[in-house]
Parts: sequence; structure tokens; C-alpha cells
Amino acid sequence: NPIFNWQDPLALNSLLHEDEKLILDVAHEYSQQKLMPRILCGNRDEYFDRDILHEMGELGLLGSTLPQQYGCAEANHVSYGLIAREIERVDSGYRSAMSVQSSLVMFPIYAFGSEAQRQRYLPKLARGEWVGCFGLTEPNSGSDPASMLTQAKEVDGGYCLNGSKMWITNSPIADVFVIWGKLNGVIRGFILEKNMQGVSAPKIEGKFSLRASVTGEVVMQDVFVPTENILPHVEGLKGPFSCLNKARYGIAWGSLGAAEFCWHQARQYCLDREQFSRPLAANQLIQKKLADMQTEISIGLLACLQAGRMMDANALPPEAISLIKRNSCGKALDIARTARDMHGANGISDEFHVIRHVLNLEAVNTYEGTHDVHALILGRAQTGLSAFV
Ligand code: TGC
Ligand code: FAD
Repeated sequence: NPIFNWQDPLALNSLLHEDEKLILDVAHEYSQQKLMPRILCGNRDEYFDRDILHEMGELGLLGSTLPQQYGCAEANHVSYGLIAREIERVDSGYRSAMSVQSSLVMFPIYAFGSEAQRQRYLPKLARGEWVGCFGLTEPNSGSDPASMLTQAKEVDGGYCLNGSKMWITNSPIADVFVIWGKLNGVIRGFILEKNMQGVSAPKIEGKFSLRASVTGEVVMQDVFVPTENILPHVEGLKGPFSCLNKARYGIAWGSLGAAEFCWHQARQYCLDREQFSRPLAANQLIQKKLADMQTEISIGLLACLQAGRMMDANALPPEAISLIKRNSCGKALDIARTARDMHGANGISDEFHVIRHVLNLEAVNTYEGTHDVHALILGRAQTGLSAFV
């Protein structure tokens, strides 16, 4: 008789290839051994340990889908998703560091960069020797990046950039900045370096979410960017959006990793804690909540796996990525909030970790396209009517 595995009821693991299972194991071990012991203080002190990127680089977790000739692991997208899930099981901020570096910095340099740009940046980013960030959002241009104000003007030997970016993951510690701005009215990508004159990246203080991830602005005042630092092979919004496709896909897996942590934590807590002379887990209301968590996570992960197989076959449309990003983030946030409630007062203590996931997932549900913006992308795709205008 088939045996029911409560942690993996639909046997996701049986659908993984051997190399994917190996990568999953490496990412799981690393996250549990090296990241989990750091997160309590990292979150309390709003501190991101720079060594984390070196360690991820050593294990091949950065830019993992890119070719080996640039120092990357050349794994498939399912593996990338599994890595995101294991890291975010610990903290969404640590997954942010991995996914910004991989999908939003290394990917555009690989996909849209010159060979010289690939050679200069990718190996160092893959090793975690350099930190990258991605500047699309501006103070007055979030869901609607087409309205961005950052401008580039042609000057002798290159471009002069002016503008400011807001809410940029890792900008205060970045060596490399992939910045999107308008040149003659057309959106283009530029690679900036931290020592270029006129670039500054002040930290945004006082976040109650993703506290173990550094977030900042990027202010550009008459920054001279040499001709060889424009991304030559892309124009228009499809440049940044192609990067977002990869990152949103990873977040769909990652946020369910955070949800899985909260579910397992709530189950154990309710088995251990007694009220009215029996474990909380013996109550029907509690069991229903656990069953709902198990169901949403299991179905959501299978959707991510299918999306990963489609991405590996170059057959995943952006709208399907919106579907899984929106579903995973929204469901993960609900699950984390419910798990917090099931912990009672202990649920607000960071030592139980669930409240940290609740707060993190608020941001994860907002960045890379809000929950509602992804609904509008799906609404447009099925009605042919755009709600954005
Ligand atoms: P729209 O008219 O839909 O499209 C403009 C052009 O872009 C193309 N395009 C895409 N190409 C590739 N992939 C996609 N997903 C694409 N979506 C659109 C489209 O084909 C068109 O190309 P062309 O050649 O015809 O010009 O654009 P719109 O202005 O109507 O945009 C609508 C909307 C709302 C869907 C879009 O702007 C959107 O997705 N907004 C959300 C913004 C967002 O996600 N920002 C993320 C910033 S980065 C971030 O949050 C990082 S957090 C990282 C971390 O810490 O983990
Ligand atoms: P707004 O666009 O102002 O939206 C506010 C509300 O209005 C939302 O609920 C939204 O759903 C709703 N709304 C907007 N338009 C519509 C509409 N047409 N119809 C109905 N409702 C609508 N950006 C980067 O470029 N790089 C980064 O590295 C990065 N990292 C981030 C890290 C963190 C911690 C956070 C919080 C954000 C980060 N972002 C980054 C920015 C992020 O992508 C934006 O916050 C996000 O795209 C939403 O934009 P906004 O905050 O301006 O909200």
C-alpha cells in the first residue's frame, strides 16, 4: 500500500532528477548549518553578513543557471528554484541576496551584455567577490516603471546619468549596479561601479521586514558611464522584465520554503503545547489549519516544479510566472500569519521565527510586482483588456 508522507504528500521529491536532489541537499545543508544560526541576530540587528555571498559563491549557488565558462554551475531552473526554497526556508532576506545577484545582475549581464562585460563581471559575481544590485524602482515609479525619470545623455566617450532609484536590495554594499534609465526616451541598461564619481547608495533605515537584507537608494548625479558599460543587446522594458521573469520564478519557490518552515513549526508547536489537558494539535480547528497549509504548499510546489520544467524547455510565458509568483507569495503570507496565531503569545517572539517570516513575506508579496499587479497581468491576458491605462 502507498504510504502517506505528511511532509511531501504528492511526492514532489520523486519527480526530481538525481542532480537536482544533490543540489537540493547542498542548499539545505548550507542553509541549516550556516544561515539558520545567523538569522536571529541578523534580523534583530538589521545586519547582513557580507561573508554569506562568498559562501554561496563557493558552493555554486550564485548565477547557478549560467554557463560554466563564467564560473557558474550551469544547473537548470528547477535546481535554481530548489536553492531559493531552501534559503528562504531560513529567511527571505538571504534569498533576496541570492536572487538579486543571480537573476537581476548576472542574468542581464549574461543575456544582454557584451563578451567583455561578461568576462569582467560574471566570474567575480559568481564567486561572491563582488556584490550586485538592480535599480528599476524610483521614488515615484514603482508598479509603473515606464514612468521612470532616470535619464542618460550621450556625451563624449559615453553617457551622463542623472536620477535616483529607491528600495534597491543590496545597493549600500554593492560593487556593481545594473541601472535602468531612459536614453532618448528608450529604456536602456547601464552597468555602474561603486567608485564612479557621482554615485551614492544611502541605506534605508527602520525596515520592519527583510531586516537581514540591506536595502538602499541609488543616487546618480552627473555620473559618467563609459560607452562600454551600456548593455548593448536590449532596449525597452523587456530588458528589466526579462530579469524579473527569472527572479519572480525563484520567489515563487522561495516563498513556499518560508511557508513550509512556518507550517512545520506550527505543527510541532501544537503537538508539544497542551491546553485543556491535551495537545493543541488534538483540536479540530488546529488540524484544519494544518491541513490547509499542507494542501496549499503541496499544490503550490507542484506548480513551481511544472513552471521550472517549462522554463527549462524555454516554454514558460511571463503570465504563468505571474500566476505562480502571486499564488505562492499570497498563500505563504496567509500561512505565516496563521502559524503566528497558532503560536499564541510565543508567536510574536523572534525566537520562534514565525513572526519574522510574516513580516518578511509582506515585502515579498509587494516586490517584483505586487499581488494585485500580477492579478492585473493575468486579467489582461484572459480578457484582452488592460487595467493599467
Ligand atoms: P507592457 O506594455 O505590458 O510591456 C512593455 C514592454 O515590455 C514587454 N514585457 C515583457 N517582456 C518580458 N517579460 C515580461 N514579463 C514582460 N512584460 C512586459 C512587453 O512585451 C512590451 O514590449 P514591447 O517590445 O512591446 O515594448 O508594460 P506596462 O508599462 O503596461 O507594464 C505593466 C506592468 C504593470 C505589467 C509592469 O510594469 C509590471 O510588471 N510592474 C511591476 C514592476 C515590478 O515588478 N518591479 C520590480 C522591481 S525589481 C524588484 O522588486 C526586486 S526585489 C528583489 C529582491 O530583493 O528579491
Ligand atoms: P505602488 O506602485 O505605489 O503601489 C501601491 C499599491 O497600489 C499596491 O498595493 C499596488 O498593488 C497598487 N497599485 C498600483 N498600481 C495599480 C493599478 N493600476 N491598479 C490597482 N492597484 C494598483 N525595486 C528594484 O528596482 N530593485 C530592488 O532591488 C528592489 N528591492 C526591494 C526590496 C524591498 C524590501 C522592497 C519593499 C521593495 C523593493 N523594490 C526593488 C521595489 C519594489 O519592486 C516595489 O516596491 C514594487 O514594485 C511596488 O512599487 P511601489 O512600492 O512603488 O508601490
